[in-house]
Parts: sequence; C-alpha cells; structure tokens
Amino acid sequence: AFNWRETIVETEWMDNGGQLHRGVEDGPISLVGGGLIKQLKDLGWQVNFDLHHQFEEVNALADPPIGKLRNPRLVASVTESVAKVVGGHAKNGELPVTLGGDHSLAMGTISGTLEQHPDACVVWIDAHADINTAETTGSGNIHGMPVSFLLGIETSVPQFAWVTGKPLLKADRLVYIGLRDVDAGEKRILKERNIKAFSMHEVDKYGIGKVVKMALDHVNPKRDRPIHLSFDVDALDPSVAPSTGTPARGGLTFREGHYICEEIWATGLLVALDLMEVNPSLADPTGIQQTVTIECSLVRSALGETLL
Ligand code: HAR
Ligand code: MN
Ligand code: MN
Ligand code: MN
Repeated sequence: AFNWRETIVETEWMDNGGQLHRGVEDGPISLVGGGLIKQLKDLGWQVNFDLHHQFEEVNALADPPIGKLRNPRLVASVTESVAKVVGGHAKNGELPVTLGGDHSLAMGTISGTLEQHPDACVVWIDAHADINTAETTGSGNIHGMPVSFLLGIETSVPQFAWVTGKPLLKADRLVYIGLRDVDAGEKRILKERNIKAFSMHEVDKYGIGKVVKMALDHVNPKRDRPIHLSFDVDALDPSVAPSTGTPARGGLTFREGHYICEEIWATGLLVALDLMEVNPSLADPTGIQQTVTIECSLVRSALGETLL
C-alpha cells in the first residue's frame, strides 16, 4: 500500500548533542560518500537528497545542563525541526530516510511520522532501550532517552513539551529487537509498561526469522499499520559495525541485521526509516569503511533490494 518510489534522504549532520562523542554528526555524509544516493537510484527510487539540515541558529545557544540532561535546548530544538521536516515529507507521500546523527533524532522522526500516520507502529532495532527518564539516566545523554519522551513517560522537561504535548506513541505500538545493554531503571520501565522487547537472548533462542515474525505480530497483528523502522547501527555486533559511540558485544550478525530490513520491506508497510549512530571518527579506516558499507546495504535492504 505504501510503495512510493520516491525517497527523501534527510541527513542531519549537526545533531551530536544527544551524546558526547564528536564525529557522529559526520555519519550522514559518510554514507552519501559511500554511494548511497546512487545505489537507491539504481534500485529504482527517485531520490530527493536534501543535503544537510544544519539548524545553525541552534548551534549558538548557551545550553547548560537541565538536571542531568546534557545539551537539552540543542537537542530539543533540533529534534523539533526534524519532526517538521520529516512530517512535511510524509505528508507529501514521500518516504523519509533520516541518516543520523545520534538516536535522540528519533524523537523528531517518529513525531513527524505520527503526525501523518497516527496509527503507525515503531520497530526499534538497538543494543539499547533508549528509554531512560530525566531521573533514571546515569549519563545524562539524551540519546539514551528518546523513547521515554515519545511514550510520554518523561514529561518533566519543558523544552520537550513539543513532543509530549502531541499525540503520543502507545506502548503497544513499539517493539524492540537486539537489546543487550539495558540499564536497571530501563528494565523496570519496560516491565511496568509491558513493552515488548526481543533481546539477543530471544534472537539466540528462536532465531531471527521467528523473532521478526513475533515482533510484527505484536505491533502489527493484521499487517495493516504503517511501520517506522528506527535502526541504531550499534544493534549490530561491533565486529560487524565498529564505527559507533557505544558499542556492545554480542550483537546482531550481518545477515540478521539485513534480514530485519528485508522482512520489514516485504510487509509493504514501511513509511519511514532512520539509520542512526554511525560515527565515522570512531574505529580504524578499515572499520569505518566496513561500517559505512554495511549501513548502505541495510538501507538498500529496507528499501527493496532482494538477494535474488
Ligand atoms: N543506557 C545508556 C544511557 O542512557 C547508554 C545509551 C546509549 N545509547 C545509544 N543509543 N547509543 O542507543 O546513557
Ligand atoms: Mn527536506
Ligand atoms: Mn539507540
Ligand atoms: Mn544503541
């Protein structure tokens, strides 16, 4: 139903505010340098590449911490702008592909998707649950928190009222795959709210084929809801994709990552795609090259490339 041969490739180059490693803002351009645009055109997409959204005005803000939160004004204002950009493209019937940047950006992309597709569900691929609140966060890094804002669990930070004041994502419209580095406070939230999560334990136990089916059966039982796929590259094992800020051992293999993308595409329901946390300044040249290459092929798989 949503098979639009028109992709908008959004790249957000300056949003490194949700975490502390410099360089993650250069992730998008490395993917473009890796040939992503041409590869998508070769797949048959009409690609509308928006260059970098730089949001320069925000860069100049003084931004002391609010409570434990680092760079709160920067992140709040960039993500709000991203929501408008992504929501605008979705409204035009385009399929926005957002290349990060850190995962705090998903507050923007998912809000943008929900604006146009209120019944959308979210498949979140990550080593981390990114569901800390202002209270539970140990690091103060907002890329560990976007889900708690999106679900309306965290409402105490006025700068993020633009997210929490909107129709929110419902807990049963969210499913995780790949988790293995989840904080104690996050585990509590996942249990209390009954949020469906397939950790690497379940991937080992059932295999990726069954896990993806169970995940979709949960968020999309009739296969009629639009799907927003938010893919954090650190879901992959660091031996597969080393160029990222918070690697965690024991992750998805090359094929498991691609399989998820292929299956989501096969539903015909994909309406938005995020690829986050690529940091081309972390890892050696071979590792960087390897990460950029796999990122490009994950996007291709999510946008219709098949093996045969
Ligand atoms: N849970 C930790 C924190 O909140 C680490 C979060 C790391 N997040 C990402 N995104 N890389 O998934 O700080
Ligand atoms: Mn645009
Ligand atoms: Mn993440
Ligand atoms: Mn992560």
